[in-house]
Amino acid sequence: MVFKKVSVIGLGYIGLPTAAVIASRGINVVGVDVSENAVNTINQGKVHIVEPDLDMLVQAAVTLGKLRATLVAEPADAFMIAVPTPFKDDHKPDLSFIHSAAKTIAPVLEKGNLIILESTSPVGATEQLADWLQELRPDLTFPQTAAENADIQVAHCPERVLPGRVLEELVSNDRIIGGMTTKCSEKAIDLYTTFVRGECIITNSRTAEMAKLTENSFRDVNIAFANELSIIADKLKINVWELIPLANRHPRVNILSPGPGVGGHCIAVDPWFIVDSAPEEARMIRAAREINDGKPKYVIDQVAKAADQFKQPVIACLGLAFKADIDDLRESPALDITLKLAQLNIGRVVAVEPNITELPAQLKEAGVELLTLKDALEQANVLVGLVDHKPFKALSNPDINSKVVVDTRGLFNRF
Ligand code: SAJ
Repeated sequence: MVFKKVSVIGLGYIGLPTAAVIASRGINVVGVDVSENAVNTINQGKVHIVEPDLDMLVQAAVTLGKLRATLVAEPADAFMIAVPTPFKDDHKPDLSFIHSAAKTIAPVLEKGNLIILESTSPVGATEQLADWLQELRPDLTFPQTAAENADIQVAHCPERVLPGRVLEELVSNDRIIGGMTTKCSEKAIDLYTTFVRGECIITNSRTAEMAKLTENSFRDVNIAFANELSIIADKLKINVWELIPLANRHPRVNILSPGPGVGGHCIAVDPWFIVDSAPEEARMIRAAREINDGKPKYVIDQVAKAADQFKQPVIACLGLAFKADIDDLRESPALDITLKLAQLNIGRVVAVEPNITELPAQLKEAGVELLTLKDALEQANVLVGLVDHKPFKALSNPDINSKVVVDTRGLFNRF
């Protein structure tokens, strides 16, 4: 099938790069978002999110007239849904954004359309999406009832790109193509091969959903192992940063790095979807979530103990982002720890985050100050390594020798 016009619903960290990459292949792309600010920014050829090289790609696509953004959906050959799938307070998946996307596209659907769900989703969400669409458009047929003869094809093709390397991974990663029928998968492959160089592998929608959840749960479990190890090593007075590289010299051992906890919008969320679907069975996956979610509290207690040694403690938190060398502070354990330390009133709390120019309001309100690394090193007596940003890794021993250090990322412990 030839795609003349593709619509991307949700212009966030996944949707906007995907829209821009498809537009760069000469296909007309219309992005739809609920945020007027996002729509206006994109239509000016600018970006509202930070991702290497995305600004140039969006600017080129908008200038060439291949990409534009709107608040209201319009007819297209294919619709790609890339909206958030958070969880609710009880860790149950919140599919309301997918439901809204269904309501957005339903009025403009036409016979022959392809709909792809890219959002990471609990098992069964693609079928649920197709059911919602069927209710909204009883005049059209969908795969759950009409199978290969359906008017509309539906597939789940989960995004798998790593923030910071999105444009590269969008093209080079293999893709899982989970069509509700073989015809759905074949049509989806036609679309993905317009911009993906990796292999496109066909499965059904439920397996595709589970594959994506499995990938992120695998990583969460492995990070939990490293985090648990770091706490055990502290108890036994062993340096975990020496320990892990030693164990990793075994040819079949590859332990990940401990940290202050797991952040971001994926790894700390997706495993809960598996736990919700199989609460009795998903014991290790649940334990991993609990271990990783418990790590910030452990770090805060360590810092409080360190600060207790000083009459007037000045605590410098190095890094606020959820991981190295990005500016994304959302769902960041480093930010959470810094905020809670300030709220504890155990000393003056300063933060160093080379990737931002202004502190988020909640930190300002809590009295945290944003300092340069140089100023923080001059003023602090307690250093808390929270993110392994490059400038922190480049610190030398004399910079930190006189400080009490709580190092969650192995910044100052090189072996
Ligand atoms: N982290 C550690 N130790 C490690 C590795 C990571 O503490 O050894 C922490 C990070 O600091 C961060 C969190 O885990 O707080 C997650 O970071 P990440 O780099 O592991 O992953 P994300 O959330 O940026 O992206 C993940 C990726 N999934 C996998 O690697 C299996 C990406 O490919 C997915 O597309 C993305 O989730 C997503 O959108 O689901």
